[in-house]
Amino acid sequence: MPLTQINPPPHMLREILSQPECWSECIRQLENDAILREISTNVPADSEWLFVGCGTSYYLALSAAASFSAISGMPARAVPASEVLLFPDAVLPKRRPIVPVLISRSGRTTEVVKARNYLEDERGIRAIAITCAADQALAQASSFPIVLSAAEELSTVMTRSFSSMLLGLQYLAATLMDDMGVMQSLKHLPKAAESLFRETPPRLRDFVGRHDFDDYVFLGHGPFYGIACEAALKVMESSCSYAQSFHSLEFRHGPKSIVSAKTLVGFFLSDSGYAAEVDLLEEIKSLGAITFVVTPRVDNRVRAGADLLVEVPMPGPECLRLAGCIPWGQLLGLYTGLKKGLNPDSPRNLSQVVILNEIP
Ligand code: F1P
Repeated sequence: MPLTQINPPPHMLREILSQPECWSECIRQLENDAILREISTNVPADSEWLFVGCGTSYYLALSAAASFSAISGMPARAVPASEVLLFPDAVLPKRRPIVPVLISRSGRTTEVVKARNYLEDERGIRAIAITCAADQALAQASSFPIVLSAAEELSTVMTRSFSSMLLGLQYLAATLMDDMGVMQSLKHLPKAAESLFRETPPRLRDFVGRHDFDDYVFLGHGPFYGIACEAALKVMESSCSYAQSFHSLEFRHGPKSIVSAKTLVGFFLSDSGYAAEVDLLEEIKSLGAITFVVTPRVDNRVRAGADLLVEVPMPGPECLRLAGCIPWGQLLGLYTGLKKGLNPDSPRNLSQVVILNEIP
């Protein structure tokens, strides 16, 4: 059945398309939220920032850490919550203060809640949390909870919560630096994205309708690597398809052997790596892949190499493009799932929250 005749289930598509208004609501809240100023006055100088999450929230942590370093110049990295629990000595630096940022839409994920308990209660390290659930353990117990209730979702998988909490952490970085330019750019993003959200969904749906793929690859460098990982996860979760993600130029070092005419290779092009990434795009296209390109600008080489092209221009630091890039990976997963006769609102084997009885 053609995709245009399939009625999508109620939650995931609506939540993906609601992102611009959700971003506006979250930023309006952050502008008046005392918690950001409280964090600014309590963060030890020369701290290292450690972003912690699971699943989509770990990929959010990757993009947030890269954004934080880009906006504030402070050292930042991301780890899965399980690494904090299983390898604490490897994860926590010995010689400098650390600011943990625990990320969880539900605020209930066992690994994240236990990571907070360990960091704050056992190691005495005060933690920031960002979540969509004010009434759950993470927000209730953390020293500095940032709660974005407007980004709450009914869908099992995360979409607007990913981009909204990412914007929230970028806004926090701008607050720490008193960077009004970044704050203005973030405030402008919803308006700037309006035409994309009008024009891109039907193009993406038709693209998915016209192609069948055996596997999927998503590529990104710097802050776009977390976006590539999240796009791959959305395709896996929403369509039960096999998807991988790599730092773009790493794809040449072996994994490109999988490329065929039944492979979709998604490129999240950056400003910093643009020339090298476009060289790679041309090479992978010459191997016969079908390509999906999300780019800050379009030139003849990109236009020739892209089977589906989405231009996401954004003034200011390139990390501010991240939220405007991820919706197209989310929609790709949704439409692919619908085409396979699946219900993306009820993905196979998944639940909204992973609760573990015990972690040894
Ligand atoms: C984390 C997470 C999601 C995943 C699924 C299970 O949730 O792993 O990324 O898509 O919903 O939970 P959270 O800790 O951000 O609530």
